[in-house]
Amino acid sequence: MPYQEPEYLPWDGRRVPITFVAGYLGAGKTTAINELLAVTDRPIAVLVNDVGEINIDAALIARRHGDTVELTDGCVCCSLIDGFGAAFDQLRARETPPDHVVVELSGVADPDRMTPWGNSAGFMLDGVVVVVAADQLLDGDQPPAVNEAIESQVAKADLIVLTKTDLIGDEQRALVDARLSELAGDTPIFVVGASDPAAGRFLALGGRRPDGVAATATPSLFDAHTVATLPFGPFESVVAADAALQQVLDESPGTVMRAKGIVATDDDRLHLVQVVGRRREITPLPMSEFAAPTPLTIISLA
Ligand SMILES: Nc1nc2c(ncn2[C@@H]2O[C@H](COP(=O)(O)OP(=O)(O)OP(=O)(O)O)[C@@H](O)[C@H]2O)c(=O)[nH]1
Ligand SMILES: [Mg+2]
Ligand SMILES: [Zn+2]
Repeated sequence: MPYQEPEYLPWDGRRVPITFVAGYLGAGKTTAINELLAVTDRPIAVLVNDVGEINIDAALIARRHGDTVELTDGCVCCSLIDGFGAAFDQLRARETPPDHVVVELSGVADPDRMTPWGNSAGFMLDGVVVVVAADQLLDGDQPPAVNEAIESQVAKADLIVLTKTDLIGDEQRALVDARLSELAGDTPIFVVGASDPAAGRFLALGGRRPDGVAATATPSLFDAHTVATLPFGPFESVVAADAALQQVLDESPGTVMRAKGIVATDDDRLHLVQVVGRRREITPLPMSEFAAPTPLTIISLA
């Protein structure tokens, strides 16, 4: 049965602001949300949509924050609508509402498809934050569908969070700024990692732009991506894990845009595997005593 909106208003009619965090695969959405949670003690509920069977992000956020709802194996805007409705029902069933809801959308989600949820009983849309990786916006070596997806997301932002500026030089940065101003000239840009603390501007969007995006459906980007879940590890060492990762990536059909997982080594340590485009890293998993190894999720474009 399709999701049915409740007819009652929870919390005596009070509406909780909701922020959607969009941005292409690996742009830095979870990192930005964690930065935000690290500097606030307000009760914020986080909904995490991770494509693939395993929700790695929910583990990464829950580590420092108790109030996370996972939405896994599909994209909320394409195939997980009912799951998203159920998550909202779960929030509405709480006696005390959270102060704010932050929804990390899947990397392929179209924010336009989600903004109507801002009218759902008990909630109000605060805004759409689009996370953009500075090293990816102008990358001409990736499938053009990726550039198109990023540009389409940027056009729908109420606020842009620019990440990974540390990975590009000043010249490239100037080109990125120019492109962003072409794509979304009047949208405020917040650079993560600058001396400014992330919290305030991220959430205090205060209402949508009056000329905000129209609720027009666009073709599904989700369908263009294939998701694979592979067993991975344990390995003798990080070096061995990295070699195996290289092999998995080489053998994956299509262009691998994103891979992640938690892998074990023989010394009983856990490591976070992060692949974004051509960059890959395996780093010690902080607070790994609360986590378990996972298979590797690999998202590719044909
Ligand atoms: N150099 C650099 N790396 C970053 C920055 N922000 C995020 N990363 C790295 O980029 C990788 C992906 O970050 P995530 O925060 O997981 O990205 P995401 O958008 O949540 O990814 P998905 O949910 O899988 O789409 C991780 O290895 C991060 O450490 C940044 O500003 N600079
Ligand atoms: Mg994430
Ligand atoms: Zn979708």
